[in-house]
Amino acid sequence: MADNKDDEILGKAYDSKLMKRLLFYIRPYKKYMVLAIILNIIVAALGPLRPYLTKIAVDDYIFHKNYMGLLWIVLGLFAVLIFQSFMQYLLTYYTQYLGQRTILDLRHQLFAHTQRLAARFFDKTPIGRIVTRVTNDIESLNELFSSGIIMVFSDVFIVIWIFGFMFFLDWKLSLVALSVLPILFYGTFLFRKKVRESYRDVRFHLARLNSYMQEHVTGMSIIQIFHKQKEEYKDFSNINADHKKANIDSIFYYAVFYPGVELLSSIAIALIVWYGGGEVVQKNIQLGVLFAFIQYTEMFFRPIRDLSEKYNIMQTAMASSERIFKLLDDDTMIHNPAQPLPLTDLQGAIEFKNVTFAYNEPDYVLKNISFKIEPGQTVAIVGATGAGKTSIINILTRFYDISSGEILVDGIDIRKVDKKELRKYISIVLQDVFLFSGSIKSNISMNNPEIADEDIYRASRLVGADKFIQQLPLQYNEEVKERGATLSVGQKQLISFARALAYDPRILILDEATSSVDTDTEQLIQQAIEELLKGRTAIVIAHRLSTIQNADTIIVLHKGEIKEMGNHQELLAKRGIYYKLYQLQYKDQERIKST
Ligand code: M5T
Ligand code: MG
Repeated sequence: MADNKDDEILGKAYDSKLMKRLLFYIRPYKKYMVLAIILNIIVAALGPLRPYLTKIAVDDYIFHKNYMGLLWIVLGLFAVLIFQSFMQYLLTYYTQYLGQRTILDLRHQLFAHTQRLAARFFDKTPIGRIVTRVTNDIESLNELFSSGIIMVFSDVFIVIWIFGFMFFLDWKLSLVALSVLPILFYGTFLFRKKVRESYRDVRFHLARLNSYMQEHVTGMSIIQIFHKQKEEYKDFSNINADHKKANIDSIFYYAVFYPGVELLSSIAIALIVWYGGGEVVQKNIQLGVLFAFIQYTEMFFRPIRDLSEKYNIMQTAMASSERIFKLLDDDTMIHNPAQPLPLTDLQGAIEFKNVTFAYNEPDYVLKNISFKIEPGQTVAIVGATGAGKTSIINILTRFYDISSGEILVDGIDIRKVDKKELRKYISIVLQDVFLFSGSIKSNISMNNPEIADEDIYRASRLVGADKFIQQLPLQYNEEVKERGATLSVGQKQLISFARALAYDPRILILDEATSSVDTDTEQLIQQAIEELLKGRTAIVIAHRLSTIQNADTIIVLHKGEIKEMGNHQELLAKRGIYYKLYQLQYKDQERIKST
């Protein structure tokens, strides 16, 4: 629940600091903003003009039986209406244009920022929350830009304008019409408060519904295997029912408020007819004035009612912008040095010097790690689950920065070079293969224009992925669906090997998956690995005995510390941890293979 705190922010409807920052995004489109405001004022002014024209029609022409004049005034009314519609069209178009342009920029910035964030950020932030920022929160800003800010102007303007006309025509009648306002204001105030609370509930329950859906669709096969459909269905029904209840609550307020406003407006009109009618009978006012007043009274209820909705838009937008800015201001990044050292033509020597590292200080997962790899050598890291093997990779690629010590490539501290430069030389094959939607080809090249089709084919042939790809209906252009759901684990792994090889890296990092594959694929993968390692510096987190045996150096990691180091023969002779591990884990593999 604490994780939802951010999504619960419901602050002020107007915060000058946030607004200032928001306006910064509108600045490039200032001219559309000005245009929209002008259009707004025109539209706002045209509406109240019509009752006034009606009044003239009644008092000056109908009463005096002036048919020609009446025709003209009706044509005038018609012209005003046409003009108003056209202005309305322009207004709608340009306000939406303004909104869309602004959120386009903001969304760009948000995504770019998210891309720069470090692994630490993603460790503590649920994906759903980031997605919400880029979708829902941005959407509520769109509403602010495209209707909120500008429409508030027009609503206020219309109300003032109508009141102006009314008082100009007859101040006593105006006071009669406005007598219901205190009730309207109070009702609106109550409504706003209630709706706000219920909206928060709706949002909360919607978020719950979404995350439940997402999690359970993803894990559907587990649910089916364990035959948990009934229980899961019950949980879901409860969440669904809560969501329904929250929505119905909020609908209830609307169902009361809108007819209430309607009722008030009818009462106001009745008062006008009653009092104004008397005045007309006593010849204190003209009949046309009464007509105009009835129309004005109908007219001013809408903007006042809408203002409460605008208030909600403003409030939601302020809360959203606060969350968006919080994400934009998040500085959980791996920073590049101000003056990065050049990293040209890397040879691929790697050295760890007394490296200590923690995901969360002071829980050190790597302690005092020192080792050295010459260019072209292969180092295998072995150790129990949770020993810190993957963590070594995470700090070499600068997904995380270390607490103390030094990591050097070709003798240069990796914190002194541009991390983009560093990563250019490193390819990595991770424990879980991640495929993106797109073709097999784009998954291998990662859409890098520097990688030609030929490179893709060659890499695939070398790692032995070519064979199964050729058998796909569209071969390299075959779509990868749902992150590779239609491919086997071994096939996905071969693709990720091809991806690593296509980049022709100086340094290759391999975090082998423990999952076993069939013997054919196993052999394919083995050959692929051998191909990958040729002529590069490699760090291999190995579970396959053959990979380990051929390594130049084996590092035995235990609870974040290096316990043993040497080649296969040396470590066996030592009869230490590696020897035991070998007995337990690898001996069986060997026996199976030799039979
Ligand atoms: C080493 C912790 C993990 C373990 C220790 C990746 C990661 C790990 N850890 C975190 O707290 N946050 C993280 O993001 O660090 O973990 P490892 O380096 O992943 O271990 P391994 O690769 O040797 O294990 P395995 O299972 O892959 O063989 O205490 O909790
Ligand atoms: Mg690991």
